[in-house]
Amino acid sequence: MRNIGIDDTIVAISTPVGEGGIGIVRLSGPDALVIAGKVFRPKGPVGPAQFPTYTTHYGHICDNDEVIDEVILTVMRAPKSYTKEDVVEINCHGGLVALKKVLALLLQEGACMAEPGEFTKRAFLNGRIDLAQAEAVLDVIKAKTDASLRVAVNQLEGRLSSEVAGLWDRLISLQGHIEASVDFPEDDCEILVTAEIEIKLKEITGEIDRLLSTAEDGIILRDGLLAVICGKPNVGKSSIMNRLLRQDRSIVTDLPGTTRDVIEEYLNVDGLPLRIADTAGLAEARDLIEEEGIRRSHIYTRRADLVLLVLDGSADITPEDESIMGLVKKRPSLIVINKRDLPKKLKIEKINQIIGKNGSLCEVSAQTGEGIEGLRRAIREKVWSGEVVSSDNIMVDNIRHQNCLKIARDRLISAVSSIKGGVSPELIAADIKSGLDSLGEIIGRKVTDEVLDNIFSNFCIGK
Ligand SMILES: Nc1nc2c(ncn2[C@@H]2O[C@H](COP(=O)(O)OP(=O)(O)OP(=O)(O)O)[C@@H](O)[C@H]2O)c(=O)[nH]1
Ligand SMILES: [Mg+2]
Repeated sequence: MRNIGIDDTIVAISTPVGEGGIGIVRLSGPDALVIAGKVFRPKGPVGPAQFPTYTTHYGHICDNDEVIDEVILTVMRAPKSYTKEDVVEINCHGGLVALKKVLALLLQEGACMAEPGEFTKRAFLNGRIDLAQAEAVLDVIKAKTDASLRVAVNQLEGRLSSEVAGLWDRLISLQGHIEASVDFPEDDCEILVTAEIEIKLKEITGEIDRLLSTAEDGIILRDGLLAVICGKPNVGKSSIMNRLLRQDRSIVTDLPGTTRDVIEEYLNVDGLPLRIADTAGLAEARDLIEEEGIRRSHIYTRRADLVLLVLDGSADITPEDESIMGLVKKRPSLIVINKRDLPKKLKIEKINQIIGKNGSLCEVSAQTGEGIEGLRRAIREKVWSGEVVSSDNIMVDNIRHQNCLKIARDRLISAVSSIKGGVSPELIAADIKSGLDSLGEIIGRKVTDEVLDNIFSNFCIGK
């Protein structure tokens, strides 16, 4: 396989595989217009090489005399395009065969197949967006709730980047002072190192801390959490799942052991993205299928960020319930007492004794829907205890950014203690340099090919 260079013109199908109203094949690179011109038969007298930027044109894609598809072709000339290169987008009919034929034709005419995320990578390498913005492109595509989308769009607009770039600029100027004090020690720079620099470093550390304080919620918004519904058979787990989803997703019957495999869905709880999983009831298995289902329930429950443990409020708790409560006691969990439409037999005091004062309880009826809104609220509060997050503010929503910020903060803290300890300016400068490198890695000012490959390999081909 050949290595694609920035001078090559890349091509990919940019719309999802499958049937659709339209499908788009996108070209980007120095020869995009020429290559498109070889296969596009326009209605008018001139072809793509003469088309002005931001214009669309009707015509056909042809393989010699054979018409492959009737299309609309759009030209976006460098540098005002997604990649800052010449870009051509061909809107084909949305069938996979036509799209693949158009793609094959363009490859035959000299374009190279784009790798995952390569259009966005070019936008980064050509300086249209920085690395955090490039990552936000993927977050926008994958956003699961309005709040997740707002955080991603803020990042795409460069709000986090400009904060980080601002800190980077301030830090580099401090580094300049310190290096000057190393190079020209006779110039009284010592005074600046010990006094002002310490204050400035602390200010920058404080701002990094402020960004880091948003990371926990930000990462939840971006990646979502896994909430697992567990409990013994027949307590109403699947009914609760269906109520939360507002659709009949899981099969509900009055027979214990109805759910045999894990059923997973996405759920938006007032902006909080949850992967919610309904599991097989935890009990003595009656056959091999149940045994496997229960094994999977255990795996999911262990992996859960939040366990929703369901009990039947119309019966007293059994040793089975108690052993399940014991299993999840140390996990973040919410006890959901179901069937509150029926006369209550369950003794709440008993549960409180088992789960302790800090356990959270919620009473619902999956049958009537009573208490389900309260359950949604309880889930939200359990995840976002304390202040409610505002996704309108700048948030760190990416573990890579969080790690870089943590390293930068630690290096700056170490620089401050070196100053206090009267350590030589060279060592202080070395700490500041690693802090700078870490901040630079967030926005791509200093980044290895490995990090780039890691980031862009998560993209789809054509983005
Ligand atoms: N009265 C009443 N019945 C309920 C309620 N929730 C569920 N049920 C009934 O309880 C029975 C079991 O419900 P499911 O949702 O299938 O229970 P489950 O916990 O998923 O059961 P398994 O999948 O077998 O482990 C069904 O007959 C439901 O109609 C409720 O709130 N009130
Ligand atoms: Mg079930």
